[in-house]
Amino acid sequence: MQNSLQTLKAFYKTPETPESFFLSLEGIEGSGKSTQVKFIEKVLINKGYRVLCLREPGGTEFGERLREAILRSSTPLHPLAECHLFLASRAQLLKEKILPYLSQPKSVVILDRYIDSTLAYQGQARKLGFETVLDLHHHNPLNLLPHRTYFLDIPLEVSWERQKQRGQEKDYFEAEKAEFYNDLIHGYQMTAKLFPERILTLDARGTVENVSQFIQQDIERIIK
Ligand code: T5A
Repeated sequence: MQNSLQTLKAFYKTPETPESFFLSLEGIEGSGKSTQVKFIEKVLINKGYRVLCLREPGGTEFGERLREAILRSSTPLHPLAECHLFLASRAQLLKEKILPYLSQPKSVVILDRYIDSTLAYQGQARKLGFETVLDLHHHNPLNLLPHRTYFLDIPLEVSWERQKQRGQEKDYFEAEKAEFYNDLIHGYQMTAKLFPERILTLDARGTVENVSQFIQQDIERIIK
């Protein structure tokens, strides 16, 4: 299994425009991804970069419609149906927004969730398996990987506490039980092991400022 995963990894590439970067943030619900996207955007704009922030699923008109269809679904979807909907949104986002933007120098795309969400949610928690998910991603343009991914790691209790404080109605995934979330956290830990050169795991239980500080230090190293 480990061998075939390594073979699949060989199909992936990162964008190559000079001084342009593709970043993604990952983690379970309430881990602070959207909060940190705004912070990274400010840091990079101050350093003279063009910055485009996007979310998944969504980011295009078509993708936003898929987002509604998934997150408001009142019937359980087959894991393969779920997976293909996320991939459809991703392929469209790459074509319409990410690839054109990254073809310009000094440009950064910051994405709130990407391939590692599919590995953790559909691959691990929905039990499709990492090989199936990676296999579906090895065709152009889905084989594009970020230069850096920040995995904001929080325990389930912190996620539930932050969701409670926010007080919004639960969506399709937020209504899942503890077992699903524990699988999910395990799935993220597995992705971090599979892509150690790309994924940086951060303890995101601390304050917003603490987490931002770690990310900023890493960004300074990447863009030099
Ligand atoms: N999905 C997605 C899949 O199953 N497969 C896929 O391939 C993809 C792409 C998308 C759903 O789709 C699933 C995963 C998701 O279930 P979403 O709404 O985009 O849903 O994602 P969520 O993770 O649900 O978004 P959240 O808003 O809940 O989480 P964030 O963005 O991680 O958290 P954030 O920044 O909004 O913060 C949440 C709250 O915590 C506070 C914030 O102020 C906010 O109130 N907070 C902190 N509090 C204390 N300390 C900190 N360090 C804090 N950081 C943030």
